[in-house]
Amino acid sequence: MHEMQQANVDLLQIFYLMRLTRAMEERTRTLFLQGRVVGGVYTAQGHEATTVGAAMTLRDGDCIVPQHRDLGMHLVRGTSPRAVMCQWLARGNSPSLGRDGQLHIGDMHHGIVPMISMLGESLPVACGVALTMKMRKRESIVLASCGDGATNTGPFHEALNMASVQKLPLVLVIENNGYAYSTPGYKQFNVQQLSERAKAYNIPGETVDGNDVLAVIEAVSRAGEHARAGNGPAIVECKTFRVRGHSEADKADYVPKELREEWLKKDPITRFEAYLEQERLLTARKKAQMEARIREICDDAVRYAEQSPEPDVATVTDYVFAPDGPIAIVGEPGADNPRYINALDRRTGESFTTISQEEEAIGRR
Ligand SMILES: Cc1ncc(C[n+]2csc(CCOP(=O)(O)OP(=O)(O)O)c2C)c(N)n1
Repeated sequence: MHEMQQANVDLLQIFYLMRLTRAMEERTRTLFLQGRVVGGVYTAQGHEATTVGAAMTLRDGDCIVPQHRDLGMHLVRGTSPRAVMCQWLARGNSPSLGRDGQLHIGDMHHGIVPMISMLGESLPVACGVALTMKMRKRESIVLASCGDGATNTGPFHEALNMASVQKLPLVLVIENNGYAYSTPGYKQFNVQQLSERAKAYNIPGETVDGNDVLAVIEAVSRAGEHARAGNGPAIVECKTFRVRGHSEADKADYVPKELREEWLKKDPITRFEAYLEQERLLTARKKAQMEARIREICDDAVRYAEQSPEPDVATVTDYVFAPDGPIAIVGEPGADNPRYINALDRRTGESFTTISQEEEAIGRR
């Protein structure tokens, strides 16, 4: 028996969320082919063990900073299938009010920070959230993710450096799917494992089979415990494969046929399903019930989105330009020193201008 079973982790719930993630993406691809999706469609078929597994390790109060392929993380944290479908179909009531058709959405009630860009720009923001948690002395952590391509950009390195120096409660999951768009790993970086990047920042890093959901959960939990205990950030590289193109507009013919076939044999859902069947946790009846429920959820989300209004053209500039009116002056009126940093001190109740004992201790290390 796997230790996760002993620990009473709800393995069927994990399987259900992996299946739901894939089913929603498949539904969206069909809608895209029918010309009912406005923008591009970026799927993550093959990543489900990584995205669902990593997010399943979190607790209430933790935050995620997900990327464009992280529907699984969204569903685990509570983004509703209706909201996702409205977003993909760019409806006026979608989380971005019809202004975007991708997973560039967040919801701070569910601890989801919206992504900025596909290439690591969200990672310094993840550091900011983690710094807030540390300053407020919460026992919470931030789970951020990025692709292999993002690990070669400046924001990735700046964020890790800051997280390490400040000992921030940050877990970074690198979803290494072998390609950054059409560029394979060997043309992107000169390390064997992307977890080796951790050495440069003196933090723990490990590489796991990103298509084995239980291995992902174990590794991300380990990294989470490390961060939660105040020991700073950790990296988990999840090796996986993007079965479809970068987006549905990409045929991915740069991927060798043999490589694709090899990875298809390691499909994370099929593998987990075989495990659950072997352990007699998933019966044919249970699976049929689950599939029927998933179909209902997808049908409902599509129906709801299609019945939702298109965005109102008259509102196109809302939230784009600042409303007319006086420009806010930083600091408080009449304050003798209305500098930005003093305003921050007042706002947060913490002092940015003086060094705490804790910070001093870090400095002396
Ligand atoms: C700042 C910026 N530069 C370039 C792009 C175009 N672009 C989008 S995704 C991508 C590759 C991303 O690769 P990776 O980080 O490995 O993530 P994956 O898509 O494989 O999950 C590129 C070059 C972008 N979106 N933003």
